[in-house]
Formats: sequence, C-alpha cells, structure tokens
Amino acid sequence: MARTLDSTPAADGFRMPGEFERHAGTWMLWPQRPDNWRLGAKPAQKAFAAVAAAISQFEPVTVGVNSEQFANARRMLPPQVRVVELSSNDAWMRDCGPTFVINDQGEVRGVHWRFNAWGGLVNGLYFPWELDAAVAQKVLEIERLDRYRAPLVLEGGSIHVDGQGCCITTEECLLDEGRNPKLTKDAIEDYLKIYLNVEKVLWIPRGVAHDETRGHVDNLACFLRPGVIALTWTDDYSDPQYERSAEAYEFLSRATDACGRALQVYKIHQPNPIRIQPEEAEGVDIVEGTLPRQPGHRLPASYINFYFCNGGAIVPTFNDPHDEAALATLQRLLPERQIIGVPGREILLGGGNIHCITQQQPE
Ligand code: KQY
Repeated sequence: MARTLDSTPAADGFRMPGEFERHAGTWMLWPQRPDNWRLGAKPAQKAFAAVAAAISQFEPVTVGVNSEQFANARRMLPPQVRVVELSSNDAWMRDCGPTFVINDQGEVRGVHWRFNAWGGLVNGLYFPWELDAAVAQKVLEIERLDRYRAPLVLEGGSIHVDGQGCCITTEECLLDEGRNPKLTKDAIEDYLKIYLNVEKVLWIPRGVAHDETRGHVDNLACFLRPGVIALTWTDDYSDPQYERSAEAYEFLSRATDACGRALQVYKIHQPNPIRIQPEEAEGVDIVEGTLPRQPGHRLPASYINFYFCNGGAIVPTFNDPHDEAALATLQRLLPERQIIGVPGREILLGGGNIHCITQQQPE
C-alpha cells in the first residue's frame, strides 16, 4: 500500500542518498511534445532510447509513456527496459519525479515536491503542467512506496546531495520569483533540511548561463562522492559561463560540508558554444505559452549533466573537441565505474540533458 504521510523524512529517519550510492533502478519519461522536440520528437526519442539502453546495461530501467506513444516507445526501447503507461506533459523525470529517501533499515519512500513547469505563470516553460505535477505520486503508487508531500516548488535538477548531510543548490534557482516567491531563503533551507534530511545547504550563487531552468545545479556541479565535486568550467574569460563557474569555484573551494570536510573541486571544461541551428529550430512547433526555440540561441551544454548508475556513469557527448577530455577526466576521477558517452545534442535542444531525464530509485 502506498500511503501519503503527514510526517517528514527527517522526523522519520529517512534521508536522500547520494546518486552515486546503489540504485534499485532508473525512471525516465518518453518525449513526444512537438512544441519542445523537433520533428515530432522523433530524433529525441532515439536519443532517449540510447540513454535508456546504456543505463539498462547496469540496472533496471522503467520508462513512463503517454498512452498514444506506448506502442511506439515499446518498439523503440530495448526489451529489457520496462515500459509503463504514465501520462506526462513532457519528459523530465528528474524534475517532476519523486526524490527517493531511505532509512537505515533499507526502507524506501518518496518526496513529492510541488511542480510548476520551472516557474508557473511567472516564467514557466509551458502551460499546462498538471500531468507532470502528478508523475511523482504515480511512480510511488507503481512501486507501492509511501509518499511525503512537500510544500515547496522544487525540481529534482535543482538539488544534489552527498548522502552525508550536505546539499548543494543555487540561489538563482531556488530564490527565483516563479518558484516560491513567498518563502524566504531561510524558510526554503529549512524545507530542504527537513525533506532531504540534510544538515547543511551550500548555496552556490548561479548555475549555467543560458539555462532555461534558471540555475539548476545539476548542469553546473555534482558530488562524485562525499567531499568531492565536479564543476563545469571554461578557460575562456569572454564566455558568459566564465564568471559563473569562477564564482562557484571560489565558493565551493572555501566551503566545508556537513562533516566539516573541505571540498575538493575538479573542473570539467565545457564544450565549445553550441547554438540552435536554423533547421533545428524550424522543426519545432510554435505554441503560445511554450518557450520558443530560436535559431542561433546558445544552449547550456555541460558534461556535468551526467547520470550515475550501478557501476557506470552515462555522460552526454556533443561531437566536440572537449568530449574526449571530459570522458577521460571522469574516468580518472571515477576509476571504479565504466564511463559511457551518449550523444546529448538532441536532449539539449529540448532544454536539458541526461541527468534531467533520469531519476534514480535507491536500493
Ligand atoms: O532539468 C532540465 N534541465 C529540464 C529543462 C526543461 C526544459 C523544458 N523545455
């Protein structure tokens, strides 16, 4: 039975584990909306299928699909991937899926945050979003897991934890006027502490330039393990990302985590600027209320938007000269894992990358 609980994870002794801890599996959604994905989402569907196939070499994968795409998704996804009918407005399981929490007895529950399409009627990316807002509850029902309903607008891409009491986020994202305009920074921090069961929140000032989420940390920085962070970087002073990464580097290098450790911060150089090509923009339907895709618009490409799975890490590649160094650096920093590059451009054209379309369910 999946109950909705009146208590909180912290009160019940549940915490969000680090993504690098063991997973029972991965959840994803299936892209289809033609006002976000070009050419009726066909290229994006191939890209999502490649991500699901790569992860499924390491752990079970479930993909939630709207009813009209069920047969197509079943045909395009490898047989070892479970496909379930699950309606959504778009395909960002990181952001609308549950945040799973565990206790010391190995029990798993889920946090269901409020979802408003990255900014609601103030600066959200599409309207309506009511199907996305129900995804977390439906995933927890399928898994028969109890649910905490958190009174905070939050997408999973705006937080990372080390599983040992520390959370990283950005001020740009969580203090954004479209998310929780009535809550102070202290009130938001208190909710993070209660629902993730962390003791320390590190507020990085800003995320990646041109990111339509306005500051998701999962495109900027992540924990490789407790005490160790990877950060997207550029050596080009004239790039709009330089100032953002430099301030994050300064901030994180001076910070300590909840255990009092100084953080080690490793830089991963971003790809060269990637812009929407005219033929890519042309394939996207124009719909009032959905963020338009303009030719020439710079995309927030980052290798940090990768996903840990059991024994592996699935990293977006961009057919860029920096791909090789990014994969090699991650392999050096994560020697116990197999680092797999999967093309990320089609996912990036929709506004995110591999981390944004996946959600880990802990073991
Ligand atoms: O987490 C993300 N980066 C998702 C971005 C959503 C974009 C919707 N067009």
